[in-house]
Amino acid sequence: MKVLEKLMLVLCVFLLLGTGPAMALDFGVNITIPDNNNSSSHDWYGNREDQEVEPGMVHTQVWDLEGFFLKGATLSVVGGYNFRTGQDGYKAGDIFIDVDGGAQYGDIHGTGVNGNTIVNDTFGYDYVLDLDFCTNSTNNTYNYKVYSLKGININPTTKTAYYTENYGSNPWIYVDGGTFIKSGTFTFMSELTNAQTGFFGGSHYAMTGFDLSFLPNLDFIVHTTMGCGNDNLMGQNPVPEPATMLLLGTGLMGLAGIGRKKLFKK
Ligand SMILES: [Ca+2]
Ligand SMILES: [Ca+2]
Ligand SMILES: [Ca+2]
Ligand SMILES: [Ca+2]
Repeated sequence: MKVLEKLMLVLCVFLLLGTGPAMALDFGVNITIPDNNNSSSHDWYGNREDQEVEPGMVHTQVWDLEGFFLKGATLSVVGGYNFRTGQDGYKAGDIFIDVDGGAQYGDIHGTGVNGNTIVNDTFGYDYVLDLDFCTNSTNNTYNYKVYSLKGININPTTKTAYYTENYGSNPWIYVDGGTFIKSGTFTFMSELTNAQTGFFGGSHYAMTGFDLSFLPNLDFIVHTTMGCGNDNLMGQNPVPEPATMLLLGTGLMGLAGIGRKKLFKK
């Protein structure tokens, strides 16, 4: 019994510590997937999303988009990049959603002159959350509008990321031509820590409260970037399970089965 009491005490201390100010924020499941644009030439250009930007780009925390999260139908985005103010004049991008697997991203490079160019939407996304950081800024709450980008007789336009080198980070923002679906509000959070977000870099921001219940179902790919395309952030729900994870899962199930058999023998 004494051993059990000690264990209970340790558990209580852990629970108390867990409710302190450093407690992780509950944005739900991390649905971030690789952006398929990486290089071994620099640590920050690797095949992950935290402490990562696109190959050849400025590699510091202020440019780092870190993760998409989903809790129920509520989407959140976390980054070292300040979504509200932008960075060096490069503003945050809108949030694009693909529901039929047509999203085009990865190691793709454009040609021609750099610029935030208005183009016909050919990037394969079906919906956009058009973020508005200019109005309704009470209590860090801001507006967004949802538009459908697919349909007969519509020809939506988007703006590209500034550097053609970052074509794989497109699109940056919605321009017009989509079909309005609904309005909503989201919350901007600043001064977040590594412990709260689970990411490295020291200083983090988040946008949370995007309601995706307008989607036919919650099977989608999601994307955002910033004005220069310095970092591309991709998410997918449900998160695709790597082959190694499937094997590990099967192995653990096997072990659990053995454990149960031994218990029954007693
Ligand atoms: Ca990358
Ligand atoms: Ca980071
Ligand atoms: Ca990143
Ligand atoms: Ca990236």
